[in-house]
Amino acid sequence: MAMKAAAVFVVLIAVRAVYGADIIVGGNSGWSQGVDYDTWAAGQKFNVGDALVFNYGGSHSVDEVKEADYTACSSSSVIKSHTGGTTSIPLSAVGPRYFICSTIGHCASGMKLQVNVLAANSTQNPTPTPTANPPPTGTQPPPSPSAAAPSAFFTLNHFIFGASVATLFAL
Ligand SMILES: [Cu+2]
Repeated sequence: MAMKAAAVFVVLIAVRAVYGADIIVGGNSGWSQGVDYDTWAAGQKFNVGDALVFNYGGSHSVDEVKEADYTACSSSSVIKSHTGGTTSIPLSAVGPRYFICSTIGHCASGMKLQVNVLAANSTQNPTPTPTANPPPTGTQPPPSPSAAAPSAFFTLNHFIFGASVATLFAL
């Protein structure tokens, strides 16, 4: 039972590795004013399969925009706008993503985030080591005939010895 639970646990970890991590934007500061998101993002790795989680107050929003609108802090042609206090954005493709807060003045004061999404992180996925696998039982060599040889040889020696002794007595 314990082995089964352990196996399930390993599978869950493997699934976790495949599907990536939830990255809390801004860490404990969340999505708010007064955070340098360039500095924060520089300390993070964004991989396909991860998700950005924005935690924010009611005066903010998460608007995904194109690069030009990110640069200009323009919410005139938003790709998608999110509100509600918690927004999870799956990072499903390689490439840059741009987010701004649409509240007037917030983006201009630094409430803007760009991330560069890299390919799925392969270094975090444990690679099975071929040598760690036990050899399949089918390849076990059959019992060696040489194991029986010593006793047969011993018996033959006895036979020869016995025959020799018998020959000696016969003389
Ligand atoms: Cu805001």
